[in-house]
Amino acid sequence: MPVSLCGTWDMVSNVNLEGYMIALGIGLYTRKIALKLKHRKVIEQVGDQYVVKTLSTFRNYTFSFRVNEEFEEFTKGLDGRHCKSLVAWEGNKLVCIQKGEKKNRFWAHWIEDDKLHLELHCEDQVCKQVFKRVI
Ligand code: 1AG
Repeated sequence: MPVSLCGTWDMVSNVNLEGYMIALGIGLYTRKIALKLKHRKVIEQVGDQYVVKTLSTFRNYTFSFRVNEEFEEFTKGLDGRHCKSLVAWEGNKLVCIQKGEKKNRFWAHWIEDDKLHLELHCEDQVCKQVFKRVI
């Protein structure tokens, strides 16, 4: 069983969010604001349902899913697209394939050195974020 991702996590590094946002078609003004944010990630599990909250002073993004069960994702407040998303464990990584308009769109979460890692992929861009545990 992979180690639990659940908890409250604060961002400590954020590499190439700019490239990821450009790939998603986010406008200049929003990108400038988004780049200054420190995200907090709150991951909760209730039964077999996960709830993932990305919180910031500018916008929040919350979604929920069951592992191995496709769901309709609407990236409200992000790029505002609809995806057919599927989250599955690949070894120790929780991977979400986001099928939709954008090619090669997916993210992966895993724990390494007591930190929560996140890679966000879109087209040829990869944003790498690391979070430290708060709670
Ligand atoms: C995601 O993570 C993205 C979570 O699906 C947010 C991370 C970066 C921002 C992504 C795209 C930028 C689009 C618009 C910028 C506008 C606002 C930025 C607000 C950021 C806080 C919500 C997968 C993940 C798994 O949820 O943890």
